[in-house]
Parts: sequence; structure tokens; C-alpha cells
Amino acid sequence: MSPPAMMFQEPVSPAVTSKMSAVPHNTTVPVKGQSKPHTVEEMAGQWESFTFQPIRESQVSRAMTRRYFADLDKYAESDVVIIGAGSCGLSSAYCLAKARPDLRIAIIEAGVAPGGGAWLGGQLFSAMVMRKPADAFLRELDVPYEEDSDSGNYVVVKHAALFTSTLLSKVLAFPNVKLFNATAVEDLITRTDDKGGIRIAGVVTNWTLVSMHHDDQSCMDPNTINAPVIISTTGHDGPFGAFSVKRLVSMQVLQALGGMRGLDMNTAEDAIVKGTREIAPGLIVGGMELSEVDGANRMGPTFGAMALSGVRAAEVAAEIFEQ
Ligand code: 48N
Repeated sequence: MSPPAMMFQEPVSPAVTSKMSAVPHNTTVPVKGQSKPHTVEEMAGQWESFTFQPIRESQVSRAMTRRYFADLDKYAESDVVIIGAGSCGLSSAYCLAKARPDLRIAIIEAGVAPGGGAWLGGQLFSAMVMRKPADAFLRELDVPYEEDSDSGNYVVVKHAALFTSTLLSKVLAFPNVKLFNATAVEDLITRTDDKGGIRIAGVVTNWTLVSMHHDDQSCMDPNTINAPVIISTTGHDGPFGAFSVKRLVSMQVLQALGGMRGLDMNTAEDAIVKGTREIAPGLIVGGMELSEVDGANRMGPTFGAMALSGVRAAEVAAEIFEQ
């Protein structure tokens, strides 16, 4: 049976698709003989004659897969891998990508949706509290906030998602950053020096759903990313919480975890920001994952320490590259 007649020309060659990507995202390429609306306003009243530009399904598939696999190839050798795209990981990605546009930064996030615990302020309440001086980071991102009227010691972002979505969109706009979401880090790449010391040299990744089903499926081997610096901000809870520090214990690089202590906002936030550091050669830990290492208190529904721990983690990473 002869193949079905092509409804369209043979899918365009890569050379043409790359030209297509040159078309600014907010315009449509007018089809000859049809004036296509160039703005949303021009669509009003034209719905009767409205139609999308024609496409072939394979063009969609190729538009996605070509780019994804080109990115996998490019970021197989990264300068920095950030594990976890929560408030700390995204803050460190923002600061590092801005300060060091020469660095290639891969973010590996197990969830389909990045953002970690920062989509709500706490107990499903929307507003997000940040204690001063973390309001400086909100101004850096141009996130609007309200000043607290009584003590003047904190600010409130009307919805946590406003902070997280603004931060995420700015991180994704950096040309030297690639987010691999729905992808889990399931191990660390290590090197042993001549004294038997361990240096972290990259991450081992797999699709998150695969990582979560190794026990009930045959072994599904992972992928890898080499990088001289890893920033691990995997939080303290969730299916993979505190991943890297638990792995350091199981490979006996760390003797034991300190275990997160009870909630004490004033103690916890200072400790997390000031404690953000390289805890093993090549591995920086920040955010709530650090509380599991140091036995720091938890701080509950206040996010200034997450943002500023990310700022600090980016500085520590940049210092490593300046050595
Ligand atoms: O938001 P989290 O969990 O972690 P942080 O440290 O960025 O922010 C913590 C903050 O949300 C709090 O917990 C607040 C302040 N409450 C404190 C308290 O006292 O309760 O983000 C971690 C991200 C998540 O998106 C995970 O999906 C991801 O890391 N993740 C991983 N991604 C890839 N591979 C892994 N192995 C992995 N483990 C976690």
C-alpha cells in the first residue's frame, strides 16, 4: 500500500528548522495569500476565518527531541551541576549564571514542576514571608512585596508562586543554564586522589520515574554529567530529600548526619546561610539539605535563608573557579 499522500511538503530540513527558530516568538509567519494576525488584538473578530498555520506531527516531535538531545550532548560536560530546583537551588542558579555567564550550568530537578517547597508560604497558605535583609534579593528579581507594618523586620510576597515563578523564569532565560526536570540525580561521580581522598566530579542521572522503580523493574542504567563543581540543594524532605549528604554517608565521606533539629526561626536561618559551604571537595551544600548535615534547626515557613543560602552557594562556586 503506497504511503499516505503527504498532506504537506516533506518535513523541512534541519537547516530550515533552525531558520524557523529565528522567527521572533511573538509573531506568526504569514502564509502567502492569507493575512495572518500579527497581534492578539488583530485576532478579535476574526475567529470565523481563524486557522493555525499547518504543521506535521513529526515537526513537533523533531522540534522537541532535536533540542533536548542537543542539550544532553552539550551539558554532558558542565561546569556546575545544581541538584534540586527549589528556592535555594534556583537562587544559586540565578546568582551564578548572572555572575559567571562563561560557566555552563545544568540544573537537575526530580519533579516535573521545579520550585520545591516554594509554591506556597506554609500549610497551604499563599503568602511568603522573607525576613530582612532577604528583601534585597526580592528587589534584585523585581518581585513586589509588602513591608510588614509592625516590626519592620520582614516583608511579605503576596503569593509564594509570584517569587518562585519570577525566579524560575529569570533562571531559564539565561543562555548558560539548562534545566533538566523530571530527572533525578541517583548517584554522584567520584574521583579518588593519591591519598585516597574523594572528590565529587559529576552526577549520575535517570528519569525520576525510573529512579523510583529500580526495585520493581530490572536494572535500568543511568546517564551521567561530568562537572568539577556540584551545588546540592535537595531539601530535607520528599522522596529524594537530603540526597547528596545521605550518599556521602553511605560512601563514608561523611561519618554521620547531624539530623535536622526542631523549629527555631531565628537560629535556623542564620545557621543555614552562614553554614553554606563546600562540605566535600567539589560538593557545595545549601538550603535545607544543609540542616541535615549540621544538625541545624528548621525554620518553617520563612524563605529568606533559602534565597540567601543560594546567593552564598553561588559565591562559593565562583570562588572555586577563581582558585
Ligand atoms: O524546596 P526544597 O525542598 O529545598 P530548598 O532547600 O530549596 O528549600 C527548602 C524550603 O522549601 C523549606 O523546606 C522551607 C524553608 N521549610 C523549612 C522547614 O523548616 O520545613 O527543594 C528541593 C528540590 C525539590 O524540588 C526536589 O524535587 C529536588 O530538590 N530534589 C532532587 N532533584 C534531583 N535529584 C535528586 N536526587 C533530588 N532530591 C531532591
